[in-house]
Amino acid sequence: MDIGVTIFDHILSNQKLNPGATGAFTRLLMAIVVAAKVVQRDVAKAGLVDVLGRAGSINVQGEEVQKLDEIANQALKSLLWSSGEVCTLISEEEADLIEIPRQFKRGNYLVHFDPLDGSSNIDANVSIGTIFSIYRRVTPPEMDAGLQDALQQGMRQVAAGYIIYGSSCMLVYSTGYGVHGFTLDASVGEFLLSHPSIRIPSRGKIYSTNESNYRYWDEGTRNYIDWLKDPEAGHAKPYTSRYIGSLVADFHRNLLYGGIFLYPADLRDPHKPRGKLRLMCEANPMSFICEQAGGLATTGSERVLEIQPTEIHQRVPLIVGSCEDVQTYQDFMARARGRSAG
Ligand code: P6P
Repeated sequence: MDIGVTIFDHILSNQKLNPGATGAFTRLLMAIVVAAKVVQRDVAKAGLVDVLGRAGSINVQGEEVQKLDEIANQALKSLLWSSGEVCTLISEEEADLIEIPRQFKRGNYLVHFDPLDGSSNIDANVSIGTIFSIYRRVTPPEMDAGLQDALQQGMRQVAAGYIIYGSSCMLVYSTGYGVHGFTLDASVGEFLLSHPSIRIPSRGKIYSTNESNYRYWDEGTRNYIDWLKDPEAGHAKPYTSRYIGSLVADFHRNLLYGGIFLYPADLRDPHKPRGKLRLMCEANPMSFICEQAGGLATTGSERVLEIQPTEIHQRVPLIVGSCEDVQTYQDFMARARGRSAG
């Protein structure tokens, strides 16, 4: 029986394209695939908290119930450690670089990840996701990995991807050779190729942003959003607003349908003047994927993938999506800067 192309087949076919490949990268990616299945299993049970117990409580089996974020975080750490292919990990859930316990072999890769992005939505059964971003280490193998390895520009990613836990569980990833989507067939426990070579439409009719921040945005962003909504602007097709409030879900919809997602810098929270989203485990992986699919990703003033990171959890503005939509946004930002420069 032909079940289709599994993600392992797909990763292996990629490996064969690289004569120097040792299988390390394949083992690393497959560890993430297994983690995705573990998280999907637990996320799918989230609706049963009254049966299974809420986080921080003791469940019917008398076990302490962990928050799903903690479960997802631990699943990714454990599986990446046991792959033997990582030299350090950086999780959105943990302040510092995560060391590899002594009993595990160290490898030449490092992974930034957000184990369960959008998890505040889970009680409402809204789609949430896991985001990952993979780099090669830059320090010699005999040294302990450190910030020099962790703080690399997004253009140096060797792979990036996300898992979306929604009406179906999908894994979307790129290793720099296009973007490919796999859907979990729970009956066989395999991610099967369902969206080969994804290309984002050059222009969409969807904009996705939290407009409650409007008054806190810069002039260029406000002008752009006003233009999107202006019936006199002469849009070929009127734009519509769609905002789920879960980055992976908003991004995935735009990747397939076209459109633009905006989380600009806003001055609502003085502690987050550079926007809410994290460069290393949200903006960079999504920007890598979007560019691989033919889209663009900017902060409004620079290409996301060219930012030289200074902190592992630094936040950046993220405007990402269809190339013509993002280009139009950049034009509004340039005009506003021109005006302010006098
Ligand atoms: P806001 C979820 O908390 C998240 O980190 C992203 O998944 C999402 O895009 C964003 O925050 C939503 O933020 O301020 O609109 O609730």
